Amino acid sequence: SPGKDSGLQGTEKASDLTGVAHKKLEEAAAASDDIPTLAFPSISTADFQFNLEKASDIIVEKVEEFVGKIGKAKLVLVDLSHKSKILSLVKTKAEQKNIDTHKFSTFVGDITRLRSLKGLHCNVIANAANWRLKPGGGGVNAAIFSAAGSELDIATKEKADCLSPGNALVVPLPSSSPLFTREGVTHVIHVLGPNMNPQRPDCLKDDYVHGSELLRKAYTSLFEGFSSIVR
Ligand code: AR6
Repeated sequence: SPGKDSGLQGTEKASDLTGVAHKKLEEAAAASDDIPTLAFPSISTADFQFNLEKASDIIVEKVEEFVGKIGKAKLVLVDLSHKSKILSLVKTKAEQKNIDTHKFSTFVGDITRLRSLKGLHCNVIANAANWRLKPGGGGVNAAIFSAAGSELDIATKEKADCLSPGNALVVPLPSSSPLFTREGVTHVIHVLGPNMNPQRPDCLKDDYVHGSELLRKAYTSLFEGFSSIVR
């Protein structure tokens, strides 16, 4: 009967709408910024001159260890250029180990401009710091302190005045920081990696036994720091 037909149609329409509404909600959730994400640079491999092959093994090993421990949160290794050797080494090794690409990926961009320039929201970023936790000095440290304004310097000083190699320091970013307002970054995690550069303090010369141990410890501290925020 027509009545029955229209009833059926009505039911179908209603369930369609529910489906559409549900899909929209899912899309909104995926597009919104609610999946906690850590963007981190490759610690110690530029100014601190740590061997790239060895560093890439350690990054993949530590990522593999932590992706299962951070719930739905994500990890993203960032570097400035498509030509980045460390990004391609890590990408290849992560693929070989079948690490879930939804949980871990590599990304080309300036870590201080990920949302505004690339549409990638990372609520936490890591910094390859110096032992004094001082702004400037070049590399990603100078970029992050400069982008975050004096707020980061002040918030960092409130937490600690130095860092020893292999350690990380979680610093909540004041909401007045430009990095918070523009990029949606709520925390910076400073990490001090091992130094193999004779021109910098605490050079390990070529001691890769100690150096690798410290780089592992640095990533463990970083990912544990991130977990403590996500929880
Ligand atoms: N966005 C993303 N990645 C970056 C950026 C950026 N804006 N800038 C550099 N990188 P480095 P280290 C990458 O030298 O070796 C500092 O002066 C870069 O290509 O910043 O741990 C500190 O004060 C590389 O892959 O850190 C320390 O004294 C990675 O970030 C010292 O350097 C790390 O390079 C630390 O040396």
